[in-house]
Amino acid sequence: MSKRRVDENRKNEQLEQFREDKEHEFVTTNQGVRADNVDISLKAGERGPTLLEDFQFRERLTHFDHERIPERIVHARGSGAHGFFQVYEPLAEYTSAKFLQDPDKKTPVFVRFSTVVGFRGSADTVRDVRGFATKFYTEEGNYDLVGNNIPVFFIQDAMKFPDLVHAIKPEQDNQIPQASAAHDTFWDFVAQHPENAHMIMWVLSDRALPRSYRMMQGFGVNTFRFVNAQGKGRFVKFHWRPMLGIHSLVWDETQKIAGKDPDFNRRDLWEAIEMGHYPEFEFGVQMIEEKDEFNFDFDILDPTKVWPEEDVPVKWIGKMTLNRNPDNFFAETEQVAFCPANVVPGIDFSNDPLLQGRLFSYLDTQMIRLGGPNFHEIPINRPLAPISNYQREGYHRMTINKGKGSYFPNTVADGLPRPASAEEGAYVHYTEKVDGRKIRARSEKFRDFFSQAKLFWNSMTEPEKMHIIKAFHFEVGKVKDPAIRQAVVDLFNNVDGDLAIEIAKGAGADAPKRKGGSPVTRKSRNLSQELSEHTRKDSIVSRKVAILAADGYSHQEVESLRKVLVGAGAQADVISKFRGMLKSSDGKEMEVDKNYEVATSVVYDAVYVPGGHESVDTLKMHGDAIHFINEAFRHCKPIGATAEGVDLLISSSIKEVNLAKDGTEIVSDKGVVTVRNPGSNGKFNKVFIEAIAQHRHWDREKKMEVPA
Ligand code: HDD
Repeated sequence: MSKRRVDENRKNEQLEQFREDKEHEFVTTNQGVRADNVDISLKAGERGPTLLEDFQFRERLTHFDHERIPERIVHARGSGAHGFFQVYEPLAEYTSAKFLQDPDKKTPVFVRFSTVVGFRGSADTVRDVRGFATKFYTEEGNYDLVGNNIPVFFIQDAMKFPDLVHAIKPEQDNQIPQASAAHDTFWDFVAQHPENAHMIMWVLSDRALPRSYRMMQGFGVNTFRFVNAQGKGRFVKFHWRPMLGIHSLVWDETQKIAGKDPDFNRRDLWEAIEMGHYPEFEFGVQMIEEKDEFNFDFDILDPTKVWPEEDVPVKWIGKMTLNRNPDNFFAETEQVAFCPANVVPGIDFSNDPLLQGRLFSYLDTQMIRLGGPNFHEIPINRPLAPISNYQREGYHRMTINKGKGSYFPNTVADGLPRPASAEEGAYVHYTEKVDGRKIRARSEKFRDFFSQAKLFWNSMTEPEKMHIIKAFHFEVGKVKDPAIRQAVVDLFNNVDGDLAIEIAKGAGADAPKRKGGSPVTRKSRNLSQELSEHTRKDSIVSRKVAILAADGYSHQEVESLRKVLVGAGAQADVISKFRGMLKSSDGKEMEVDKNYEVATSVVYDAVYVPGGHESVDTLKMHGDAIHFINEAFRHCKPIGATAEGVDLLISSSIKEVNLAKDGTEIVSDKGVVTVRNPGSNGKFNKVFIEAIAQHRHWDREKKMEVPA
């Protein structure tokens, strides 16, 4: 086995020691005693009471009664995957972290993606920030990058975190609503904390509705430090960008998916890995030299601010590939414990007051969630680097420390283990000079709450702006107290006067008395998901295409498209009224993958209707087929139709879109691609695939409202 493979597989090999998949012949108790029965409890007579001495029964029930552990107070709902990370080039100039030096080395990782607000059983597609937490099992110990898919945060100081979470979680009297910020207590909090204006803009944008965990960015959010072997430090912010580009769902769609397939993002991640479409993310850093700390119009320690990429470019330093699903959700995804304080030599903290609080909170929360101080011994949390110290005992201790050396310094164990020097690989904190009075205060620059909220707003495309306004209408529209709605309008009047007027219209509040707004006119390209250079629109890998058909469909058209879709890495499902086989116009057969009851447009990325008189005439009679088209259109998805298939589009509510009339001309209008005489289909397939790669066609939204 090559050295490389050993690196990549080391975590897997470690986990292997704990896996249990042998075929045992007999059921036993937890004491290894063979059980004679797992169906019937021990009773005093056939109709008598159950006996206390039935230890088999008691053990089964007791274990079952204790199966649950507390869910995470935030980020309760999540999905994990294993993989590896590889750096592109040695980074010794910036950091001494060993896993960032050797491009041949593959460092094992475990990643957990999550929503923040919902309970463990809540739906995946709610409007929310997504967690993006990565554990690197490096040779120097575990390094955790506990980030989100949004680069800023709601608050500037960790002291406020409990208030934020209480306000956004279901209200305390009735536990309503689940997994939603659209309620009075949250917007009351928002209106009283101008520092969250910037974050709210992001949360109401399409970023909060990712199409897939594989198609969203990740950010370390807080400012950290890189420190090189010479002890030189630089401020850094961490970034992930998905190789599939950044793509979102639309709001109406997310709500429907929450009912039709609440596991949408979890399923997507799992299936992509099972199919070999391994999610990949590039890792990047923005760096600021210490001498430049005060050269920005924002405070670089403020977690409500981005470092605009035009000013501080991202250096892309490596790539992560997720290539293995967990074996057991509870053992791995549920029990994995992240902590921003898990760092390795070469990576250090800044004085960002949010980060400083986080450094405390995560270890503390694991104590209650995982039941004591030994959670680092749970297989998924174990580092690959050896552990040796003087910590002893506590709940669920696995390690059997031999001998008498449980203290330092000692002579009974030759004084070992002993502290290491920096040269020997010890973590030595960065010797930052700190000098100040003990005060409860923030730096003055932290008070600029609105400039970057305006920067974000300026950077949006028209469709993105419209989505944000509509999100305000939903979120604030749900607030019962008119005073809170008004306070929100007045707060956002500080960002942009026109935005505030729009919010007021939909949310049932008065327009601001005096139109206000931040004077910032600047834009920053990569803040926009649509314009960002990190959004790729050249691939349809792992996209799902629905093919609507009935008996009499054109086999040649379906097969020709299916072949190129699958060849390009997409997945195609044939959908019809019933499952079973369909007969084509020329007597061939095709299997139906899903019926209308199971399949719905919202879980597909695109729809195609092949020709065939009889098939299309049947589909015209199917309300579900017409609805499929209308809904896909409403959600701005690519729609393709060939030959008589175009007639189904004419029968739907799609208006004001040019459709092919006759001949071989391919008409592509706002993502609707049609041709009457497809010939061999080759050209149509190409244009349709390009439309799918565009993801969504927002130009439809302007005028056309389709009921669906
Ligand atoms: Fe946090 C979990 C990300 C601020 C306290 N946080 C948690 C997770 C992620 C983040 C991704 C889930 C990890 C997993 O999958 O298990 N949190 C962030 C980011 C923040 C942030 C990017 C802002 C920069 N968090 C934050 C603050 C505090 C916490 C200010 C408290 C002072 N976060 C926690 C926690 C959690 C947590 C209570 C709950 C479960 C857990 O830690 O393991 O400690």
